Amino acid sequence: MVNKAISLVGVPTDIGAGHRGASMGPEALRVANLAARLTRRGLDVVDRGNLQGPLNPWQPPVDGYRHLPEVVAWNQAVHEAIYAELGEGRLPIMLGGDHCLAIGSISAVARHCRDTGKTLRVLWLDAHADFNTAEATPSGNIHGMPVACLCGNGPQELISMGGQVPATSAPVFRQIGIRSVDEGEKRLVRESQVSIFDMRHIDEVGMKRTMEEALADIDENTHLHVSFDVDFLDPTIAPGVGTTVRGGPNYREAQLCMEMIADTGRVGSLDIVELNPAFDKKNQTARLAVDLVESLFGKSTLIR
Ligand SMILES: [Mn+2]
Repeated sequence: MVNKAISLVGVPTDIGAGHRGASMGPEALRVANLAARLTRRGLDVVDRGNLQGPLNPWQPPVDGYRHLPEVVAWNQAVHEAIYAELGEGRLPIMLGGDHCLAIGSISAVARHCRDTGKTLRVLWLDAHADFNTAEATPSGNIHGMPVACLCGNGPQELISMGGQVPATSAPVFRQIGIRSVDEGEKRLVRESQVSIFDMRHIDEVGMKRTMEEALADIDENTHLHVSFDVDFLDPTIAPGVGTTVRGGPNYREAQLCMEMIADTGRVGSLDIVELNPAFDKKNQTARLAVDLVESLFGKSTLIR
């Protein structure tokens, strides 16, 4: 059980995405009662409102990157906000926005861990590895590059965020639910030391054993950051994302994943990203995301 005060930080932009609409994600999560549902769990929740940044100019890539100056501006704002919340001893939940924003949030968490002597572990729940580079990317969309950037492979402005290059390193990541990796990206992933628990692994050993493996070696000094890309979920239950890939975790598997993370008691920060209300049906994906986040903060069917 988490006993820290929670801060919600809205980041209404789709600056790194290939479809417009993730900019509406923070409001959809508010409409789905995220704050009230967490408050009902006995948590102290404050909604800090939304960060601000440049509009999406919707331009083609330049030197392999789309909207790089705007992506930098948004991530700088995210970095400062998340770093400040952590410094106050609070648990920040970033309401994205697309997944490029994890460069700002995780670089801030890594910096906080350096300040406090904590060991960082990142659980990356996603259909994609997000390990692209300017050379490997087919699209130039930076939401496909955050893990590479955080590991020091990307444009200088993004890899130097947080004052240390790289911001963190591949061995801190555990990627879960992966089922779509671009051709050039496959080689980069293979050469890195990112641990990937892909859908085949989940099919073969089940979600329980997968999570036991992903959460192994966590101790009382671990700061666990969860980066929850809503496209992690199977599109039949979560249609409200721009980049659906079939064959993801179903409702029960996703709940078990969140419950097992909650059981560690070590969650220190969270991103909820890529929720795209333009693709959703009556906000069902936002409501599902809120259900799962409740489980991540300790809701379970029975008293355990
Ligand atoms: Mn992602």
